[in-house]
Amino acid sequence: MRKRRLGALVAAVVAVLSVGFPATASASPVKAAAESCPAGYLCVYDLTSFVGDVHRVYECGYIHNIGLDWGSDQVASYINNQTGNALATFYNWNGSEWVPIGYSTAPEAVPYAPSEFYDKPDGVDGIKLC
Ligand SMILES: [Ca+2]
Repeated sequence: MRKRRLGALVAAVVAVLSVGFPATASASPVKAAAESCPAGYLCVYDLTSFVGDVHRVYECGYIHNIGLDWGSDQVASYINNQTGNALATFYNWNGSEWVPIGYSTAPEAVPYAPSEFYDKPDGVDGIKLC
């Protein structure tokens, strides 16, 4: 009984994933997304599961103002493809200072960013690498 339920659940999940990711002749969406985020970069996407508009940051040591360069409060998924377990820090700009709201240690691919990262004013506006 339990096994049968698990089988049904797996089938349902597979069905949902199949609907979510239309099959194409090319590589899987996750692989395609990973290829779109070169080694050493952190890539953020305005939709979950590494699709939508992408922005890539590379340089270490300062806060990239992605609010100016790309958009505020819209990091719905991200791939941290930095090397050497490098840390990335996600910031919100609260009107007077940068406030850290999340971290990522490379390598990491997060198809569903924390809900505080997007669709609200306190979402991500800046990213610092390394
Ligand atoms: Ca913000």
